[in-house]
Amino acid sequence: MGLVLLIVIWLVTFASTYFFVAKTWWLPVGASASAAAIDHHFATTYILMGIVFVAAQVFLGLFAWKYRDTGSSSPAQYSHGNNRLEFIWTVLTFVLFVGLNLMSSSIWASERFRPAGPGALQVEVTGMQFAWYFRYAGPDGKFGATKPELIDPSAGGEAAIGLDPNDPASKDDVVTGTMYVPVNREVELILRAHDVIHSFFVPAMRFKQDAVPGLAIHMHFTPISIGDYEIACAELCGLGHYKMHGMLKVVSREEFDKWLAAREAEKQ
Ligand SMILES: [Cu+2]
Repeated sequence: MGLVLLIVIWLVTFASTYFFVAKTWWLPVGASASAAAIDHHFATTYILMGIVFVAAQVFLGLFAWKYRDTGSSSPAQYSHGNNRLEFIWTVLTFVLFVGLNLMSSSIWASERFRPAGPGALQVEVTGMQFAWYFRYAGPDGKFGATKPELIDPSAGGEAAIGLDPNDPASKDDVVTGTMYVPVNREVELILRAHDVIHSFFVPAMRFKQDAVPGLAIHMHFTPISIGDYEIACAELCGLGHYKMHGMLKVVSREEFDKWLAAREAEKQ
């Protein structure tokens, strides 16, 4: 029985480790300025934790086999444990946990605590059951007022976020269902939610942030490669959560200006 346990534990350990080493299911190629640093930290965490995981499971299998029932009639020995070993692995776990947090804090802060630069493109992202809306301030650079009583999610577009047509600043606001941004320009997101908590997740940008009703959460990232990237909702937000999907299109600067101008023209 001890040998069977050893074989099963080792098989499960090495089979699951294989999928991580072979990168069978992995992140898409990083397309934002911080992606390389995030991936580096991600890989470091995986390697360190992988070593701990494999070592612990290898010893678990070994001990299951070593201390198997050998049929001897001598009574079982109970040990109280080893205080020194327990102290060592608690301290090591603490150092690993706090150390990894400290190592990643500058990456975390760069997109969250440091404000976006003055040239950043502001996009307001609103999550609602079960769609994302993206608002651009237009030539005046100002977002028009929105009013809760005007919100009509079934109408979509500007009505879905409750844009007040009587506010002069809202005249040139553009609201879309697909997010367009120019490449190599910082994008400042203002994340809002209409009904419940949603989470704006763009795997290729290594970007994930909750959108919370009543809050305007500012974060920023810089896309560095042109392409189409999937947006998902990463917070279980209701029955239609699985289809709360959007597209982020990173285009050239000229193409972005043309696209925004066309949306402005449609409004007139
Ligand atoms: Cu959602």
